[in-house]
Amino acid sequence: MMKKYLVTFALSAMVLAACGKKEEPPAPAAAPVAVASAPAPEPEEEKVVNIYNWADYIPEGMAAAFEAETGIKVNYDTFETNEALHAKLVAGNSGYDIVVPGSVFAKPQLEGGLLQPLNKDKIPNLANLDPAIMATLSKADPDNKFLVPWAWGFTTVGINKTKVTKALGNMPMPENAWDLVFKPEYTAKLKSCGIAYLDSPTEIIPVALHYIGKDAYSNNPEDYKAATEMLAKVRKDVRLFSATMIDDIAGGKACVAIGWSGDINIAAVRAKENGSKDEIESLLPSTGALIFFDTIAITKDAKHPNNAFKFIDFYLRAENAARMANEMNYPTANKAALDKIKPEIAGNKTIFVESDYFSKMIPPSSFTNEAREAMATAYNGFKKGK
Ligand code: SPD
Repeated sequence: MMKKYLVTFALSAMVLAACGKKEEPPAPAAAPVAVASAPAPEPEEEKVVNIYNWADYIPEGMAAAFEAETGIKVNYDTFETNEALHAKLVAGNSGYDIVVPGSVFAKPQLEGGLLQPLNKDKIPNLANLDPAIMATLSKADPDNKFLVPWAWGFTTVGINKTKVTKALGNMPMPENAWDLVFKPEYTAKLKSCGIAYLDSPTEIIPVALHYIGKDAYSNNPEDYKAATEMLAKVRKDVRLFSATMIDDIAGGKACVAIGWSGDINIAAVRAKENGSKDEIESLLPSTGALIFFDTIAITKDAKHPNNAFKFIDFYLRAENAARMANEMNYPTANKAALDKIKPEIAGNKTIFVESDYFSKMIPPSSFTNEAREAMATAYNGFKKGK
């Protein structure tokens, strides 16, 4: 700043001196003016950005539009669970510049030095974000130094209503949709058309904890024991531990699933595109669903951080954030995008939930590393039927 000031000051002095020049006696030699050298240019980055994001989470053509505009090539890979991304970050040298962890994992990742702070001067479109959501996210990322929301949503129960109604026969739908996946009376009937759970300990144990009335983000292994005791009763009825939930629901392998709100809505669209007449729905359980925030972050050892800032800024344009919500069925934290959301998306209560249901939802927290390990052991034991 000071250097810039000195250069400006010197230039103004020269301009002023040139104006109004008269025949005057030569002035005594001026004292030397400090002329600062220009700041060293940043090293030129290779025109590439490597991104690792959840599957089915970016509108078609968005990466290509960024490439066309900037000349920066986007290498885009996908993952299905927070655990998979976390393992890559812990191993180091992932090669990725941008990653998109859920906030539950992003907190220990930024605390553990796996991510780098954002250079906010290079992301002017941060101004488009909703301050209320940023305040919520600051619980995981104090002062919003590391994380930018990609989207948010909730973990819930999804059903193929047509098949579930048939499989339940004369049994009415439960008041609490979690019963469909956790209560033996229901699972015994629904196993015929397929029950699917997300294949991730940190997705299933928290919803199971919530179902049995415990803190969904408990760090106490005793609570995991209680959760897996409940889960053990329905283990034989669970057909799939799925990493491809959208296609499993849309393609008819599962009629009821523990999944993510937006993915269940994508499955509904995909089933229709495939010619199915079945009705697929994302449900709002009476006891609440678990909210998640997926966040854009830059890896500690990113080789192309400036390209990453450019991509983040591009994504944060109102029209791009609106495309994400309109095409991927997840709500955006981009306030400037809200007036660009299609009415059928804005009015869908399983995308932009209404405030009376929102108040029932469980906000995200995080787990200690030890708790995550204990949770993985408990979950794997449950899967194996132990
Ligand atoms: N298809 C995109 C799915 C994104 C899901 N992220 C969920 C994180 C929840 N813990």
